[in-house]
Amino acid sequence: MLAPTPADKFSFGLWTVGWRGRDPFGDATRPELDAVEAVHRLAELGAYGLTFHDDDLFAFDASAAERERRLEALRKALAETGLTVPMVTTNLFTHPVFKDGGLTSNDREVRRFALRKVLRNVELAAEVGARTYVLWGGREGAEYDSAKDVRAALDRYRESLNLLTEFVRDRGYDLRFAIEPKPNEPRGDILLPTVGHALAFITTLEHAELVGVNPEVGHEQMAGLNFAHGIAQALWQGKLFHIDLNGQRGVKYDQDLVFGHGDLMNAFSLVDLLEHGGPDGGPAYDGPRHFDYKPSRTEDLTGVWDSAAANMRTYLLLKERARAFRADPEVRAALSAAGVDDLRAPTLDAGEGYADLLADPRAADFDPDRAGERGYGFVRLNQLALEHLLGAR
Ligand code: ASC
Ligand code: MN
Ligand code: MN
Ligand code: MN
Repeated sequence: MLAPTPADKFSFGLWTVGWRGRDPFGDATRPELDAVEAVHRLAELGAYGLTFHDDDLFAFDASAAERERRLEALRKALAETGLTVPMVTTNLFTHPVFKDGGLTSNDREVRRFALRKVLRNVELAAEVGARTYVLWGGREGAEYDSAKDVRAALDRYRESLNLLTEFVRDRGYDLRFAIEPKPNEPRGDILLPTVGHALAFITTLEHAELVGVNPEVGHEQMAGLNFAHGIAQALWQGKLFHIDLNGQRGVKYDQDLVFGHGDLMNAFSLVDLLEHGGPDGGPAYDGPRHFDYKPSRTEDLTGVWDSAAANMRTYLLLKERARAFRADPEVRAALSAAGVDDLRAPTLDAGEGYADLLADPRAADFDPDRAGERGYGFVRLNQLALEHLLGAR
């Protein structure tokens, strides 16, 4: 049960296990990892998918022949292992040309170059059978308020998304886009900084049905937000197209720790939500459980694969704990006492309007002071969750 299988839909970015530990203060601590080796190791560990940025697979300036050579090696490894490529994304952040962003750079020629880079890679994504195309706009932003006309930048972002959805529709690709929010790093402030900003932006698009979100645990937590709440809203709006799982300890730089190695209680709620949906059941999430983490710089290659396995094992442990939590009759009673189920009752009766509400003959019976004395028992409920999480029940 704790051994991952392809049915669990665990996937990893090639840039995660392939991260060499280079950070702003220090050089790489590990050798380069070949994509073919990554595919074989991940398949052995029980993953089902590999994801990548174009530049993870071949160099930014690779020739057509080199590109094809790398792709052919990947295709062969995928065929040998049965691993799939559920998601593909573009690197619009490493090369200096993107220092002021890609799709929203102040330089129009850079924007045109960036769009061409995305379009070419969307073709590749469709060819390898990906169903989701992620857009992480790490360089789309600014350090200085006067340097970026945010409204114009959002116009250009929208123009780009409209072009991309037109492209997949014309080509007949079975591919949807997922915007990945992040509040800052590498830019001082990044556009579409949270799930909420992205969801609002998506409503302005020509083909909004083809665009959703790819929230990352640590990115929302860097903004001090409750990740599980953001995911609940994305599910509620039918917009959770993909998810990046990892760990983050508080409001600081992007740590990309192993899933669960940050806010464990929120990770528990998250897995419960993804697996079971709300307290009344659906809608749950059936897409890839994608890990976007970085094996810490202190680790050697053994540590890389240990950490990859740790992500999956932690997820499965939390899934088992969430199942036990849901099955516990004491938890059910505590949920009921807390009024969690009652929130699902509409506030108005069927057909009732504001006039009926205002004229409700029972209105005089409601005593706000008495209602204000109610204890909700939320702490007891949370303690039950914690005890299940700790394996104490
Ligand atoms: C992505 C993505 C991120 C970043 C980061 C690059 O595509 O989801 O969070 O790129 O992992 O290092
Ligand atoms: Mn991150
Ligand atoms: Mn991510
Ligand atoms: Mn990341």
